[in-house]
Amino acid sequence: MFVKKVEFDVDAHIEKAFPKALKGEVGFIGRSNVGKSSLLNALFGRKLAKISSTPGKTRSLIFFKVNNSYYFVDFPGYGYAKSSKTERNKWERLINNYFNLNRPRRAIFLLIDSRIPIQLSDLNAFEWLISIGEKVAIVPTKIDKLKKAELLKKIADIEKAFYGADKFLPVSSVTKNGLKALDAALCEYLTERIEVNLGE
Ligand SMILES: Nc1nc2c(ncn2[C@@H]2O[C@H](COP(=O)(O)OP(=O)(O)OP(=O)(O)O)[C@@H](O)[C@H]2O)c(=O)[nH]1
Ligand SMILES: [Mg+2]
Repeated sequence: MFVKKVEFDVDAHIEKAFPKALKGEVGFIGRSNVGKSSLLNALFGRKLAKISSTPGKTRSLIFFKVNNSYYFVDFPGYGYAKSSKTERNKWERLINNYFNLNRPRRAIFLLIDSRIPIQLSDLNAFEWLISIGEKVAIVPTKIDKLKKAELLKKIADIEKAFYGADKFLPVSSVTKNGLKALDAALCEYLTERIEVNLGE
């Protein structure tokens, strides 16, 4: 596994609280309840990210320091119907501020729930990330809930809808299916530059 060491570093509600950048970072973004924190815990091999019992509560960016060199950033979930307009504005401002900063982002993992129809909010998030030049890997989550044939059809639909994504990495944090491929992608995104340097 890519993660050898991980620690919680910063829970940032405002831009000023973002930590100083390390060698590289990746973000985990997606609708509330899609399984971001569960996936992070699966990658960490321990329960460090809080699993929400009440969706839509987290309104901060959580920075986990990995191998003393990288940040994994857990984003607050979007698309929670019950959140107020003020909350949504705050969320948007925080996210915009993060993406406006010139941090060493290598990729954004956009998680989408494979159990439900493709959501407009996910497509909007994807288009927006692509429009600002981010490299996006689509991660269909909770694949343990689908039968094999359903899953194949679903992934084909997702590949069509999210055309332009760098990778498609279906996972289950429960069965750990797909986790190895996701781990390999993380390794590729975060260590690419280092390998290039070594090769010089
Ligand atoms: N069956 C199944 N359930 C999952 C999986 N991943 C997450 N869940 C469940 O989905 C719910 C939400 O998971 P979280 O990891 O807290 O989701 P989140 O995206 O971090 O949610 P917010 O922090 O509110 O944005 C929890 O009840 C998890 O147990 C999965 O792979 N399979
Ligand atoms: Mg979470």
